[in-house]
Amino acid sequence: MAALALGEGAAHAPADNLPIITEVLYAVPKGIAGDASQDGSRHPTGDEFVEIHNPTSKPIRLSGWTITDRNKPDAGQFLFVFPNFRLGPGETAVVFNGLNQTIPGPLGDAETTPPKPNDKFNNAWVFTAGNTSSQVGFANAGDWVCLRTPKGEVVSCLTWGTTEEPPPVADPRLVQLPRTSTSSVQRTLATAEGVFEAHPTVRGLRCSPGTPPPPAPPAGAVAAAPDD
Ligand SMILES: [Ca+2]
Ligand SMILES: [Ca+2]
Repeated sequence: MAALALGEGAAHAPADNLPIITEVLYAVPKGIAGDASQDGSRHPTGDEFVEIHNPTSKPIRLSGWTITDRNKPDAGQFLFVFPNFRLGPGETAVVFNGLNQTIPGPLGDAETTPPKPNDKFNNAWVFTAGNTSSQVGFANAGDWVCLRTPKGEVVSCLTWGTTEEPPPVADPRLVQLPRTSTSSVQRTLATAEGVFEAHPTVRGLRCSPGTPPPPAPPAGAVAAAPDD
């Protein structure tokens, strides 16, 4: 087999059938509004999460896919590796940092797939990264979070603020997130075209782990104004 030309193939993810990150809580709001994990207490690190959605019409096998932050392995890196798991069409998964959290409902981790969707989180598949260090988590002032295939191909990298560690990609896979410390950031639509905005307050909540944004409107449709 011929070697690939430099830069060809290896760094690029498959072109289609990809999941998207739809929400990130990197700066946990103060007070009970920051209790994203619904365990009754707000933790500045443990309540952080990443929400992933399958906008395609086919299941996506996420086994061995990773979520990481800017830090290097063994130097305070946040790392979650999905266990044997398939995300069905239109389904959503949430990965919590998990430090000092007692997350209600069916829960998976890096070893175990959740036994069923979690009705406390809109029937999403909920995982904990099981972090045990207060040093491991997203930096509010600047960081990035990357979703990669088991081969290390970057599918999506979201960055915010300023950080000394450059993101691993600089092409359209790299998305700049808005800065906020009073809510999560969420896409406006559950498609790659959706842009990230500070999460609106909905029924007193400033994040919505497990609830994806609305799907893309039909072609030609005029977006309706939100009514709340
Ligand atoms: Ca909590
Ligand atoms: Ca959400």
